[in-house]
Formats: sequence, C-alpha cells, structure tokens
Amino acid sequence: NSQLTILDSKRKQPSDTVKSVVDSKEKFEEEFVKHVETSLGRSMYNCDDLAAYQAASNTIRDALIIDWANTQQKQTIQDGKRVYYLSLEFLMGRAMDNALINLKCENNTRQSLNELGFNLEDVLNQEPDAALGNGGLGRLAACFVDSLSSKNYSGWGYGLNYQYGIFEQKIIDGYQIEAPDYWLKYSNPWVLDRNEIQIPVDFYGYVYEEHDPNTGKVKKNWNGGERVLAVASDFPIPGYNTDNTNNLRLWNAKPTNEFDFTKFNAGDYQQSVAAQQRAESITSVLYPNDNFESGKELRLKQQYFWVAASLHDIVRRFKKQHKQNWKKFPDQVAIQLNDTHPTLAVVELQRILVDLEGLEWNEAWSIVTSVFAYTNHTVMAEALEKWPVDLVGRLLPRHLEIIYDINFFFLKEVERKFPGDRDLIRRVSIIDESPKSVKMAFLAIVGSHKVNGVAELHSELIKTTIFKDFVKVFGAEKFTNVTNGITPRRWLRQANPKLAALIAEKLNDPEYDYLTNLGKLKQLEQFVDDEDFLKQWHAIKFDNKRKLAALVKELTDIDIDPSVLFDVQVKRIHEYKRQQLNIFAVIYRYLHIKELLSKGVTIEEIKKNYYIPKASIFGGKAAPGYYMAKTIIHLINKVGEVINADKEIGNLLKVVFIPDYNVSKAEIICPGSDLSNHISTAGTEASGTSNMKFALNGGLIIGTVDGANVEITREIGEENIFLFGNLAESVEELRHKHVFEGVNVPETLQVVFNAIEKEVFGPADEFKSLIDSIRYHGDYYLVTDDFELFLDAHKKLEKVYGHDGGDATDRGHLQEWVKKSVWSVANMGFFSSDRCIDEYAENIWNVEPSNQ
Ligand code: T68
Repeated sequence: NSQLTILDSKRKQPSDTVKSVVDSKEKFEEEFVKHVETSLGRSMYNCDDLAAYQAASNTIRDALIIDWANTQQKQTIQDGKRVYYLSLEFLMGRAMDNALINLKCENNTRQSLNELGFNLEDVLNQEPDAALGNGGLGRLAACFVDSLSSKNYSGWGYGLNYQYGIFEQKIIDGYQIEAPDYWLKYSNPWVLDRNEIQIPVDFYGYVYEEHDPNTGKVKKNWNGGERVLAVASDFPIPGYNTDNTNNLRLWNAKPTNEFDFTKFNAGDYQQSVAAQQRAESITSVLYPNDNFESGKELRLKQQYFWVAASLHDIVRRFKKQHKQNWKKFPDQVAIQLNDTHPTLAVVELQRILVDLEGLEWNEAWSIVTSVFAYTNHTVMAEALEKWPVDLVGRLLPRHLEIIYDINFFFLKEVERKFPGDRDLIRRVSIIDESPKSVKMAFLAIVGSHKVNGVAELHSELIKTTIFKDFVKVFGAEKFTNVTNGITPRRWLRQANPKLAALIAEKLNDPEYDYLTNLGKLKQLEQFVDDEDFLKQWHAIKFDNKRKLAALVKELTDIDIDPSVLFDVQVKRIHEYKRQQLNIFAVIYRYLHIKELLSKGVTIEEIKKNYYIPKASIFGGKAAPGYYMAKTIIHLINKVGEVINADKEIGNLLKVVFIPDYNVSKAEIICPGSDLSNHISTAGTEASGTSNMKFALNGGLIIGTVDGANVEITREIGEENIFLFGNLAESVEELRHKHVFEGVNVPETLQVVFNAIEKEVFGPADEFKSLIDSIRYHGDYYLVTDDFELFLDAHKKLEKVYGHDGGDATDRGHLQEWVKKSVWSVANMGFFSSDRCIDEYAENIWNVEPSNQ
C-alpha cells in the first residue's frame, strides 16, 4: 500500500529517536533527565522515587505514543473491520511494568535507572493501581485489550474514566472500612487527555413528532432537557512483541459551556453554574457491586452517557470513510457488550439510524443486530439488570419508545413462529409487567446476533435456564461459548519473572515467544521426572512464598512461615463463593487440634497423623451494602486474632486477611500460593479466572465442579486438581429439600457453630445472621451439604503435600506435589486470553488480525 510506504518513510526520523529509549541506556537517561527537569519542573538533586516513576513513565510513554499513533494511522488506511469492546469496567492495575514487558525494555530500563541511582522495583511500586473495576468482569476486559493488541487486531475498548475506582479497603478492629480511591492524585503519565474530543450527551426532555412534507411521513424527534459533555481520555494499550498499539478510550463527564439562561437572567448565576458542575458526578465513582445490581438512577445515567458517547465516536469514524453507506456498517464495525451494562447501545444505534439518518426500521434493525454481540457473566437473579419503565421513560423518553417498538416487532415474530403460545410471549417479553421494567438481558439477546457464556458449563446452563425460551425462539446456533482466559504477559511473565525465565530456558525460547503461543508450555511435560528441574521449580515457588510472607508481614504484622502450606482464597467476598465454608473448616481444624492437644497428643504427632502446618490466607472486598459479606470478613479476622495468638499450636495454623486485595497484590499472591480455593456452590460461578492465574503459576486448586474448574480439570487431568462437592444438577433438589425437610447440619459443622456461639471468637451476636442463614433460612449455598466433602478433600491433598515437615531446602517429600504443579502449568496453554480473542474474532466478530 503506497500510502503506508509514504507514511513509514516520513515517520522514520522522529520515531526512531524517541523509540530508541527502549534499547539505548544513553537515550533513556537523556530523556529521563529531560522529563525530570521540564515535564516535572524538578532537579535531579531532589528527584525521589515518585518523581522517578513519573519521569520514567513519561519516557516510556513517549515511545509508546509513537507506536500508538502509527497504529491508528495504519488502521485507518487499511480500513478493515474494527472491534469495539464496551465495558463499564477495566481493571487494569499498573501500567508501567506491563509496558516494559510488552515493549521488551525491562532490562534497559532497570540498568538505566540503576545508573541514575534508582531501583526499578521501588520505582514501579510508586504507581497506583488503575482499579476501575470490581472483579472478574473488569479484569477480563483488561486481559482482552492486552490480547487484542498482542494478536494484532484492530480493537478498541470503550469505558468510563471514574475519578474514584473501587474503594480502598481498611480493616479496623476486624471490620471492613471503605475509603475513597482517588487514584488520580498525581498526574497520570499513561493517559492522553483528549480535551478536543467532546461529545454532547442529552438526558430527560421530551419527544415530539414532525411531519416531513417530502415523504409524507411522521418523524420522531427527541429534545433533551439536560446536556453533558463526554470528553475522551485515551490509554494506549501496547501489544507484546508487536508495534500494534490499540486504544482504550475512557470518557469523562464535563459541564457544557451552555448556561441555563433563564436562571442566569433571573439573577441566579450561582445556581446556573452549580447545576453545570454536577455533570461531573456522572463519571465520579465506580459502583462497587460485584454480581449485584442496585438499580440507581445515576448508574443508568452512567450507562447511557458512556454508550451515547462511544456510539457517536464509532459512527463518526465510520462516516468519515464511508459517508452514509450504512449497508457497509456491519462490515466495518463489531461491538461486544460486556454484560448487559451497555445494552442501551442497541437502542441508541437504532435511534441514530432511524431518527437521525432516516433509515427504515427494518433496514436499521438488521444493521443493528449484525453489529452487536452479548456476553453473559452470571445466571444469578439478583445480578440481572432490570430498569423500571418509569425511570427509563423519564431519563430517555425516546429510547423507551424504541424499546417498546423493538419488543412489539420481536413478539410479533414469536407469535408468527409459535401461533397462540401466549405464555411463551409473556415469558420472552422484554417488558416485565410487574413491576413494570425493562429486562436488559432479553433486550441484549434480541438486539445481538450472538450470545455467549464464559465457560462451557455456564454456557450450557444459560441455554437450559434463564435463556431457555430464547433458544426455542432463535435456535441454539445463536448461543455459543467462549471460555475465559488470562493474559500470560501480566499473569506469568510480569507476576512471576523467575518461573517465566525457567520456562523460557527449558523451552529453548530466549525471546519468550511462548507468551503469545501458550500451547508451547506442553513441552514442559518432558521435564517432569528431571530432579534438577523439579528442584529449581520448587525453589522458585519457595522464593515467591517468601515474598508473599513479607507482604503479609508488612500489611498485617503477622508472621507466616514460608515452609508451611499456603492455602489461599482471594476474590470478592460473596456467599456464593463460599468464603464461609473455608473459614468454618479452619475453625473445625483449630478446635480439633486443641482437642488433640488437650488429650496429650503432641504437636509432632498431630503433624504426622492429622494436619500439616498451614497458613490460611484470605483477601477480597465486600460491597459496602452487603451485610453478610462483611460479616464473613469480620469472622475471618476474629478467628485469625484467636488462632494467631495461640502459642500452644505454634506454626500448625495461621489465619490471615490481607486488606485491600487488588491487581498488584494479586501479582504477588498468585505466584506465592501452594493451594487456592475455588469452591463456589456448583452452577453459580460463571467461569472464574483467578483459578487460571493460580494454576498458571504452579499452584494447585481445591475446587467444586463449577465454571472453568471443569475445563481446567479436563486440560490438566483430574489427578492434578482436588475436586469435591455436590454437582450443579443436584443443587435445585438440595435447595428444595432444605426448605421442605429442613437443613441437616453435620456434627463437624455443629461443633463449629457451638464454638462461635460460645463466643470463642468474640460476641456471638456478630455472627448470628451467618449461622441463621444456614440453619434456619434454607442454606441456599449448600454449606451443610459440602462441608464434610471439603474436609475430606483437604485430607487427601495434605497427604500429597506431605506430613513430615522438613526444612525449606530439602524438598524430597514434596516431589509428588511439585510434579502436579509442573504438570498443571504444562497444560494451561488453553487459558490464554489470546485464544479467547481468536475465538471471538472467528465465531462472533468475523474479523482477522492485520499482518503487522
Ligand atoms: C464475573 N462477574 C463472574 N461481575 O462472577 C466470574 N456484576 O465467574 C467470571 O469469571 C467473570 O465475571 C468474567 O467472566 C463479575 O465480575 C461483576 O463484577 C459485576 C459488576 C457489576 C454488576 C454486576
């Protein structure tokens, strides 16, 4: 392409010099000093770690911008189909370390910083996490943008630039206290504020009809009552081993400079300006709920604000090249809806095409449905979005009309296919009659050409439960599966550099190409009987455990011995994820150990015949309004206080709650764990992705037959995972039994309840609701049914880990465990998010990577 050649030749000069910071120490140091002295306005004499972080980031960022600008230009010239990933959450974590890895300039930067008197790790630690997400859903979006760039796709992310990310969690007296996460305290070097990209977004107002004398038709118009500006902030997303650098565009809400002149003229200048300033509240804070929808008006405003701005941007980009050739739109644009949060985009595009561009309804609708696809992340009723019709009608009057029309035409189609089946029509209606509300998942299904779940089990479940009727209406082909994945750049190379290096050495892959071809891990199988290799493997795990122990010490002042089993459960706190099951089992273990000691059994005998020494490590945030989740956190902390202070049991048992779990802590916790818990009630965890992070770092899993655990088992082999618990197909039956025949608390669990009620862990009142929900309120999450199966699974795995203690360097007894660890990693290739993106590209978006 001649335009590209011209582009390249023109760009050679500036890009070569700026980009040389990645491989030339002199150039890096020169640019670094320049940034300290000019961008920061400081001198090298008073440059602390924070300033060094900012100057180093600016230096690397400049190089990234060159790639980013080139990528955008190339993509424009190539004019292929673009993918847009719409997500209300992008849980990115830190940017600098990741940029160094993807640009392959970590060594150069480390050495340059050293020469300037800084330590790379200390500098990296200055960066606040970009924590614009709750949990798995937001982190998935972050892994996906990394893979879109790394695999040379033309793919943008669109989201919101919250000023406050997920709250900071403090633990005070064992309770979770929330503090605001104002992550933009210092200027953010990784963002380009695009103040010139301003898109007006309207709310409220009214709809009026207009007669078009030319066509004789009636046209609908919406006159908005409140206007807010969407201003873009762009985050370049570097690919690994490629120049392809996509864009993540996050919107900021800003006041318009149009004043309310009635108020202004009435002399109420203050009011007029104050009302404008309130616009900014739309993007000020991330809603802190995971798997729960609270139905607040501001949340709906966030959704429309984001969707309207993003679609306007997408349509503008299309029109620049293709004018109003709307037939081409689906060949140029694919939009993925990350959950139902962006579903208004379906309605907004229909409005743009019909009201603003004058297309016929059917023509517009066929374009809309070819463009959108929807990913479902949960089957739990409380997480499915339903917006009151009144609220939608007030905030977005024209959109509500369009929703009703979409529903009308859809139900007509259902009636045509299934004449007279009124109950089916009632069941699939997008409008729920009582209370009157819009079912967003149904709207998303009707407005998309594909719907996917996030793990095989989950994708099957949605077809047989919540979306069953839609399979009947649209056919099974509309429903598909894309099992989640994680990016191995961040979750192996960045989080676990030593293991990544050992793997590169064994695979004879000095350039670490396996990081974009994760199936190559399979070759590790040939070393599974190599003694030296197993020793090296284990030494790395031990080193990572030491790092984790140091983090625990720093954050909680609790000492944990790195030679004991690290048994970890870090994730959002939720009853369905069953941290309560885990802590109850810890209590049982403690009480049993105490009983044995009281009978004169020695610690050594306990270690030999009953329990290996272990540290139970918990972490995770609870939604601020979720009482039960907060009670679980409190129980964990109180149990920890008692057990950790008990001198009698030595290092046999420790309990830790790591405060403020986030992405950068996960990067230390995942590589440092021996065992991790993925123990949700079967059928409730759509996929889970931290299970993949632990397994990829050589940790073993104790888990239920749920979500992606099923496929992890298939890949790594059932002898390498500790599965337990009732299966998804039994859950309904068991719940029914609980309600009608009562809950049967096993003796082992009763002992635990008794101790809590005897106030061994402080006032019993504090934990009453937790026990009541099991004993009297139907034990919805099947803690009683799975408790003893969980204890048994522990017995099995502790046998494998070994009972004979042993010191840190002599790992002979761990052979079997270490082999399972190697075997797991060797078979985790499937769970790269690169594989996910390829599947979406082929089966849903119909796009191909560009040949870089
Ligand atoms: C998670 N969902 C699933 N939701 O729970 C998890 N919800 O099984 C899956 O692996 C992951 O998505 C990725 O597919 C969430 O994280 C939320 O955070 C959320 C946020 C707002 C509203 C509802």
